[in-house]
Amino acid sequence: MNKRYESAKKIFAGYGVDTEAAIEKLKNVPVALHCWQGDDVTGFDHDGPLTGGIQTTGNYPGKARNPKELMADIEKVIALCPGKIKLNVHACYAIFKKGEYVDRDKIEPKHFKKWVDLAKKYNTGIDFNPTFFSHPKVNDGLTLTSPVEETRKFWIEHGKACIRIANYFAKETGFPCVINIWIGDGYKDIPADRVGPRMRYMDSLNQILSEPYDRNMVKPCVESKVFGIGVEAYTAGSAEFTLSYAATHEGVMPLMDNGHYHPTEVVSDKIPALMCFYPEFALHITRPIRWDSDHVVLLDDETKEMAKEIVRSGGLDRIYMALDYFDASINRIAAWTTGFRSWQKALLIALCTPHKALKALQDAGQRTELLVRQEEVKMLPFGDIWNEYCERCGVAAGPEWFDEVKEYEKTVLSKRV
Ligand code: RNT
Ligand code: ZN
Repeated sequence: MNKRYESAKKIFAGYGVDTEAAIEKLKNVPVALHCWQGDDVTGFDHDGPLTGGIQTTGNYPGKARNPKELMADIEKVIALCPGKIKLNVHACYAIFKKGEYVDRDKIEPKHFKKWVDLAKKYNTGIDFNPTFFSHPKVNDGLTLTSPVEETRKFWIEHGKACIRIANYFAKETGFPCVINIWIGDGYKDIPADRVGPRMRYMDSLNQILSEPYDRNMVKPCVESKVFGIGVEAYTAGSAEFTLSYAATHEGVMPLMDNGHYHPTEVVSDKIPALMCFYPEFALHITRPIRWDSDHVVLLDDETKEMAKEIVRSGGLDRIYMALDYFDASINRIAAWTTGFRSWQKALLIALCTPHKALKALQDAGQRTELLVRQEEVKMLPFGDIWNEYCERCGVAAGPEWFDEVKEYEKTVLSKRV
């Protein structure tokens, strides 16, 4: 019996918090791990640069160069993280046998069989993302909003192909597949027409989603964005556009990425707003510094605040959570692991916070006491619960996991030259 845990458990019980229930709950909450941290969002279907208003910076050695390496790296991360990891794959991570290459409008489930095998090995599901960037058919930065019908058609066909693959993922794994549509379409400078591209985007989405799929198991969502590099003046898929699209199209969810808003807006406050209207929605959890920089997720204030909102609004069973960041300047396994563990910590803290008592103070108008109590709660021994949680999940609670990363870097990553 772990003495520190037992004593912490009593302290939390005094606040009306059941740490056993918190640990058991967190063990089974799926969080999607993005495959694209491992190779700087490159994928396997092209050699060109990353485009579409997003960027990775850094050239830390050891980046995964092929499916085998990327999957080995993901397995390493899984071994170092507590909790329930779901895979999250982009369409550009299609795996082609020699001579089997097809363009993105023609990809098929068979090109993703190895991802299914990996998911099955861990008894987990796969989320999916069509890739509307880093491709020669992105025409002047436009895909689903392009005024060139041939271009738009190509990307609609890509979207439909991805729906079929999402359906395959759900069917094969037995877990729902969230399929997230994000396009970087927009304009660098003041557009002469802001409605046209959005009407074309709406029509493209309608066409993509007319592809048949299992509505209980495939969960389409649309991700908004305020701006990107090179598209500073106008983004077709803005917050208002995607929220309205989801609100008016049955079965479509909005996806909020916390790097995609003006710097003083917080997703922690948007989560409870959406809870009032959407039965289900999705999140990309990232860490923006000054812009959508996609730094590694840390246990910082806004991360904790988002987790709190999810937990106390009853969102754990209604919100699909995915990590989305890519730092190429540090060891990528450590980047992945740090972000996943940080989000686990944030969720665990949220699950062990005495929300009921605090809410009662708010509703009773006891604002002074609420302020005082909220500050006191911050010093509760969350670390002891975390240690116990990690132990029960069979992973290191402290920084020892990094020794394994260093060893892996020495024996595996450093050989990738
Ligand atoms: C880009 C969006 C999008 C991508 C991934 C790779 O700003 O956040 O989700 O990060 O699709
Ligand atoms: Zn995102």
